[in-house]
Amino acid sequence: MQRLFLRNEIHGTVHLYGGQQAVAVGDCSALLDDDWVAATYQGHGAALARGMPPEALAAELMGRSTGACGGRAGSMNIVDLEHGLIGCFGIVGGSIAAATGAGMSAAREGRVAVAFFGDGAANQGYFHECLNFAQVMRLPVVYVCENNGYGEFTPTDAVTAGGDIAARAATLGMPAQKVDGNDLEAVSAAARAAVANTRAASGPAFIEAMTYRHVGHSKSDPGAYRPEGELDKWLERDPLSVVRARLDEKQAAEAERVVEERIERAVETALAAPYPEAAMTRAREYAP
Ligand SMILES: Cc1ncc(C[n+]2csc(CCOP(=O)(O)OP(=O)(O)O)c2C)c(N)n1
Ligand SMILES: [Mg+2]
Repeated sequence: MQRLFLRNEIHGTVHLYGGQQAVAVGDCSALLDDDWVAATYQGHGAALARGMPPEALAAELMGRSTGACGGRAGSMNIVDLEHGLIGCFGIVGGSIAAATGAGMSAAREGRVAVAFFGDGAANQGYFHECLNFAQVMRLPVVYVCENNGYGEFTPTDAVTAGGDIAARAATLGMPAQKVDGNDLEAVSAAARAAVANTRAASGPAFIEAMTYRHVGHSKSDPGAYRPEGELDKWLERDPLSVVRARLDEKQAAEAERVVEERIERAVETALAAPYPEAAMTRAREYAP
């Protein structure tokens, strides 16, 4: 997606998920098909982990008509109800509110709703209001904070009183875990515990996944605020390397071959797809 952006195939901006993949994959691995997920403007990982075909994601990022939302949502606002993705949100903390709302119907239907959100959202009003509401109403929502150490250009520590986001959820009385967000197995184990507890007891749970984004927040952010050496330190513990180390060479090479081919195919298909019709034509069709 980085290369496609540089080739002008992605219009506007894109918020890359690189470095945080284990959070979406690990958490979604604990869910059933009927469960709901709301994610952020970087929700591409969650979309794929829920089962969105890579073709539909690639085409959506490139604004093509074969995209998950017909090319009209773009990179930030993807929705795919068929795969339980109720939305990706450009509004910081929007996913928290959406998943809490979904939790109200999920409670009646035996489902679970998951909110992925960044550390930046932990200082938004939504966070406090929704977590309190979910705990009081015993809603089956799992809140997953992707703490990558920065909210856009701002170090999280500098703007987060008390410093411990999971502790905020714990004071409300919900089970709260802090987990190595770059370790797929650790995230998956935490998610299984949280989801099982939530499904059985119909009350919320909280996971704070400690992770790092490899690039700036969006394409207008070169990430220059990061101290020298910090990225290198995290690259040594990249979630893909952590997983790779647990596979033997043959398994790893085979997995890489399959994934690379799948991505190539998705991108080629998306590039060959047309753009949607002009917006005004469609707007007229929908006019009363
Ligand atoms: C309600 C709202 N306020 C402000 C913004 C502008 N904004 C976009 S991203 C961001 C920081 C969010 O922090 P985090 O979720 O940690 O994002 P990260 O930089 O890790 O991607 C802000 C303040 C916004 N999109 N929505
Ligand atoms: Mg962040």
